[in-house]
Amino acid sequence: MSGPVLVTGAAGRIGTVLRGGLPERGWALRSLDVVPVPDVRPGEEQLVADAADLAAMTDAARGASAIVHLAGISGESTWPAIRDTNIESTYCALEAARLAGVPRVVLASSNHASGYTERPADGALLREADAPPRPDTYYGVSKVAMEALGSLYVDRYGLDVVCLRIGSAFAEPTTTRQLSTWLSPADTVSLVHAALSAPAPGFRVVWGVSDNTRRWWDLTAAQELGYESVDDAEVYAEALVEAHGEPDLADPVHRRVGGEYSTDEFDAENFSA
Ligand code: 15L
Repeated sequence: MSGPVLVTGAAGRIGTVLRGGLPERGWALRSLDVVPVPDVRPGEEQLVADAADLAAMTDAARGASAIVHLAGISGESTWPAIRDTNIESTYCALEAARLAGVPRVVLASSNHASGYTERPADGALLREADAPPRPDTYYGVSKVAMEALGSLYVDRYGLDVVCLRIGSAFAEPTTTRQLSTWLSPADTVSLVHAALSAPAPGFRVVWGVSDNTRRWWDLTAAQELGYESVDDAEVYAEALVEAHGEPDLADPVHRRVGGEYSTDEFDAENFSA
């Protein structure tokens, strides 16, 4: 595929992981953020722009082969902040793709789009199809809007849009919930590579999680795209369980997709812009 991949939010946590790993998989990158990305690599293009600025995004998208849209607030915040940053930038990413003729967009959705969904009582793995929109926060609402906008741009304009419902994408798991929900850095690269490479995916929504022993989100749909996980959070289990105790699966933190975000204590009123 010709043309670089435009990565928005490239200076952020996941952007930094992708900037490290995607070039090795053969992807040329055009990295966009509101701040300059540090340590620009040979061959990497850099743009300083706001992903919620449609004109800037359309210029940035010209000649790109795909857009990986990561920009936005990465957790709960106030409604105006979530609306103006997350929802607006998702619209701009998709509309810029349409205007610039970029055929594929990979969207960083989140488990919090379906955060109130419960762990299946029969112990089965939870498929995306059984986890419809059920946001746990305004942040989760912005991810539902992201998936809805993606669906619209597939049906109306014929784009390919892959929504990654990312779990806990950190260097390593730091809570016992993350023994289930961790997405390792290597697996983050593998998942985005698969979303960029899968032939004609149309519209897809897939969990983004490593093949963790304690995982309860089904990986079949992601694997159908070509995702191959190489990591398992279980190597961190002994230390985390010793520090925090065995997870109580009746606790909402472990029983619901969104974990802490779905608890009564976790309320938007506690967040400032
Ligand atoms: C997310 O979507 C957030 O970006 C991240 O900060 C974590 O809260 C993560 O989900 C998670 O559920 O662990």
